[in-house]
Amino acid sequence: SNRRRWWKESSIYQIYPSSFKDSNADGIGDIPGIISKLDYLHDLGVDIIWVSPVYKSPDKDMGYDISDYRAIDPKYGNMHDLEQLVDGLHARGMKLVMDLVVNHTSDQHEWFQDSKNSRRSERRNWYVWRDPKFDDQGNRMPPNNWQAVFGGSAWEWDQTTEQYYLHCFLKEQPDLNWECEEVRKEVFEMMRFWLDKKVDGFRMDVIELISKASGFPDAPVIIPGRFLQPAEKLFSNGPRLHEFLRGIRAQVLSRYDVMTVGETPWMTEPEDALKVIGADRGELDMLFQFDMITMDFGNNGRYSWPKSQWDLRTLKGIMEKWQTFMIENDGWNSVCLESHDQPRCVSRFVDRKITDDDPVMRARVAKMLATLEAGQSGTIYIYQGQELGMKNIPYDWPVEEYLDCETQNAYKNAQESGDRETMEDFLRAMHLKARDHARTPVQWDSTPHGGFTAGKPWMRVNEDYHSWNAALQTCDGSSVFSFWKRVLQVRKQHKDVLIYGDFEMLAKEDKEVLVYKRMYGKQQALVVVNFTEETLEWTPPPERKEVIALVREDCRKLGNYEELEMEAGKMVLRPFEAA
Ligand code: TEU
Ligand code: CA
Repeated sequence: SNRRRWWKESSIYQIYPSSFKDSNADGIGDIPGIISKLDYLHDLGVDIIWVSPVYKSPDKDMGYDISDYRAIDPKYGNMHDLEQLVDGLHARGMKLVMDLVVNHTSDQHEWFQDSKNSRRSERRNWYVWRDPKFDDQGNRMPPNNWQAVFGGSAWEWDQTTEQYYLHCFLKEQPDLNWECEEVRKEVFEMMRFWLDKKVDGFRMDVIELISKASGFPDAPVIIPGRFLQPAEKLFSNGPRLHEFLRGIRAQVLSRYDVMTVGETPWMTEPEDALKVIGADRGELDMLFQFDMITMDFGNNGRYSWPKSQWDLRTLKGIMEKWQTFMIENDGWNSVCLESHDQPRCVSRFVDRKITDDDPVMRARVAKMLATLEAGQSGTIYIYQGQELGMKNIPYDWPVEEYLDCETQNAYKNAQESGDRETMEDFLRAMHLKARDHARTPVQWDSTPHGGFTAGKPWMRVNEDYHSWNAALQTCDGSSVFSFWKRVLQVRKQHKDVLIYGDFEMLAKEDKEVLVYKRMYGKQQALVVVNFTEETLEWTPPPERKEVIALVREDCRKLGNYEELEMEAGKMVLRPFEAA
């Protein structure tokens, strides 16, 4: 789409507050810590900060279980700190996006406490309560076979009121009942509360889950031989989703100049996504789709091993599908390779042995992925530490260092299976894909614990901080940090073509080289990436005169090697070279 909007031209930096920067030596990152790094972020050249939840929470799922939507959790600071953060960002011409987690609350939220108190409680209907079923032997059974995202049944039995409640994630994260009008009204009011504090938008956690399949039907059997089944397709993208989202727009968002990005992990069809973000729909601005994230998942999520591995053509297909579809249909993409739920991209998108062992290769791969990402159409997202090329947790850390509830639940399941192969698969998946890889503290300098904290960090810091940290990289013109900085500058300088331009994937069948072209009027840009460890040649197809014209000595270029090697319409691409 050519319609210009500030949030299309912005680069967004995600902060996971616990692991960003600790200011008071309690080992937990906090809001004053973020404030102390605003100049660093401004220098990097990002425009918007999205902060994962800082609301009051018992942290069963690290802040994604909120017990008070209007309070800052004391471990992160207080409301005054949050206001200072907003002011500090605005003073630098930057903005703040907050996380909005309204599919579920914490079980400690007073709404749920009240709801579960009695069947006659005023807020009973604010959550999803159902009677049990009984099997042939008369055993009590949950209302359906839905498996929660973090394992086990999605229904929890409440002894006091003798009904089950729904929780698509942990049992400590009961799902709100969006069918109930009071719930919607409360959420709208809470959103206004934050927007009136001059917050510039929301990242909406699993927002496609607010409407579920009517009647809560059983999920089809995908994994034979057991009762519980993956049910994401049934608890997401339900019949009232668009109505609810339009309500948010009409009642809240339309009165402010803010941006929204919806997290929709199970929305795999661009046609469905367009119904949420199409420019004429009056719903959200953009969403996170998970095609690239899940291409290495098996049929039962992150911890099941896929039948076949992805190759570069899989990745290209996904990129092309979303890029072209949104440009042609006036939608808008969000482009991202990392988040607090994903491993580090340098360890995931190439064989992690390569980047683990060789710092030169690691920096090169980090820059290659930066180029791949920032050349695309859409709003660019960078996750904390990605700008430094931070990598996955080392192999020799014991499972106990992985603190995430999802990892620990999957580990327990693997143990309970008593099966060696299941345990091996789990460990293999954990080393590659656990959410914990993104959650080790940011490596600021070479002092103890990477300068993250003067105390004992809540999560172990990756030992490679001695040679791999922000202090070293900010004053080194050839670092990953400096490369990201340049990439973001170039994107701004050439925003017509790089942000608003069209997209074309070239060399679609090539398993080693990825090439795409962007164009806007007479302006053109070409991104060429060698995804292998070998030196290769790439020659544009002879009939593509305009592409040949781009592969030319005097074109302006940016790459992860000093000089680009080109001779008469041919590029020599060194290991993991990107230009
Ligand atoms: O994530 C949604 C989500 O489903 C991911 O957690 C991921 O797909 C899952 O790990 C499956 O492997 C959001 C938040 O980003 C995440 O941190 C929360 O845990 C989750 O919602 C619940 O609020
Ligand atoms: Ca702290």
